[in-house]
Amino acid sequence: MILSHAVRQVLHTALAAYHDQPRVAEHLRHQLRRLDEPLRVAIAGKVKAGKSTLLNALVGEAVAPTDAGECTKVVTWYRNGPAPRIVLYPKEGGPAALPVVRRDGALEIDLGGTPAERVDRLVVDWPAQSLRATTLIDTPGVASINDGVSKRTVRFLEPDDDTPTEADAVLYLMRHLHVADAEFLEAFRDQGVARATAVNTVAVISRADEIGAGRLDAMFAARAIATRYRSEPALRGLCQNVVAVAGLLAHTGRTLRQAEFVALAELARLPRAELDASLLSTDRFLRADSGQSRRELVRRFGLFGIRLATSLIRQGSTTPTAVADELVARSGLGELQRVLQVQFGERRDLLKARSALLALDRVVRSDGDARGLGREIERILAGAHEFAELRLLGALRSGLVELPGPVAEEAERLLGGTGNAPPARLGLPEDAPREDVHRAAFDALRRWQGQAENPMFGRRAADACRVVVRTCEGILAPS
Ligand SMILES: Nc1nc2c(ncn2[C@@H]2O[C@H](COP(=O)(O)OP(=O)(O)OP(=O)(O)O)[C@@H](O)[C@H]2O)c(=O)[nH]1
Ligand SMILES: [Mg+2]
Repeated sequence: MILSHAVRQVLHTALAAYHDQPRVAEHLRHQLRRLDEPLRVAIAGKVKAGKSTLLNALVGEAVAPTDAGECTKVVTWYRNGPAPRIVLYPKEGGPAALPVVRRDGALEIDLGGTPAERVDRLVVDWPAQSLRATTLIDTPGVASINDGVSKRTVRFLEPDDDTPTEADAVLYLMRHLHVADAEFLEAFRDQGVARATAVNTVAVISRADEIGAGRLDAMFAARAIATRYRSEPALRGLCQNVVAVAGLLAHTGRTLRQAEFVALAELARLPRAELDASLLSTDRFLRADSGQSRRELVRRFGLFGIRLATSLIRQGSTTPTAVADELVARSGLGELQRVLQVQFGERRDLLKARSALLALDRVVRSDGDARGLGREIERILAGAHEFAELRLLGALRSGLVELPGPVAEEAERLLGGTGNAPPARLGLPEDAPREDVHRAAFDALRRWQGQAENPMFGRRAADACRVVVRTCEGILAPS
């Protein structure tokens, strides 16, 4: 049976089994509704990692406040909606609508005097194409695992037994690999059957333009670091992929204004050595002319962005659109969007099914499986090949199952590690003809049947090969 049908069915069975417990029943109905909602992706990371800026870049508008203020300490949901609306859900008492105020293109959220600790969440409805398939959730920065705000974020991402996890997937931002990041990722890494992989996490090296002291090749350096992290054993088991992004460049590029282009063009006319010298630090840049306009340029572009944009203008970019497109292209936003599509978008149903099963599993465990649903959950988890693929991907990445290098690489690809569609799994171009896909799948099947019999492999590796065989069979005979 198709996984999402099986999950729906078990939720209905549970609903019948728990009909005499209104709170549990409501919770289960909520899980059913959630299956049809957009995927929920939380953006997490340390304080000032650039979470809200990246969220704005993904949405294409300044909806998330980026400066200090009470609202950056509150979990805030951004959903697609017909008209802008902000609702505050306090920990105690009923929800309250907040005024929608935009200043200078940016949404301003004022909690109206409610302290952040008393707020459970803010929900912002916003009409935006990019929010149709995905609801984005901005979370407060984590300073250390133990302070209050961090606890709120950890609890949100990996809640205790009473409250189910609210996010289907996590984008974890870090400025560079730090022990605290690894600990944090470790802290919310799932345990147990369906959870044995960090299938739902993508790591981002954020504020990537600041790497390499603002030199114009900063983004290359950042991408090289991302590539290195991707194969770092400590990270491989914790996330699906690592991408370098300069959220500020992306956001400013997507929202560039004519007046900003004019100001940059004016800077580009200065003698190059003079401009380069003043762009060595914010202080120097503002010392030359501390007017509001330079300050505003630094806020919107950062020093790297100013250097990049002026150099683009000098090299012949004569329109705001040309500069804007280039800033976005260099920011790494496109690659992040592609990775999100492959890791989250294409796995939407699986991630949703997983969230629902985890929530149901919590309900069932909380009364010691008094209504006998545990076996049914187990059956779905064990029976769905999609979960077997995910478990194996995680096991390969964390080194729990070892296969020789190139063999492991092919296994990861066939299991959907770099894309879910059959051509991507087989290493073929996206638009490969069906016969080619079929032939490649058949070859892979034969090869992996052989691997499964390889006497050099231990039991775990042989089991892993059988999962890959099953994947090849699935490609050959789609359900
Ligand atoms: N140079 C540069 N600065 C950035 C980038 N992203 C964010 N910043 C700056 O970093 C500061 C913090 O950015 P935010 O987006 O508010 O970061 P945050 O992680 O949401 O911060 P908190 O919610 O307070 O934890 C702001 O001054 C941003 O302008 C980036 O890609 N490059
Ligand atoms: Mg923030």
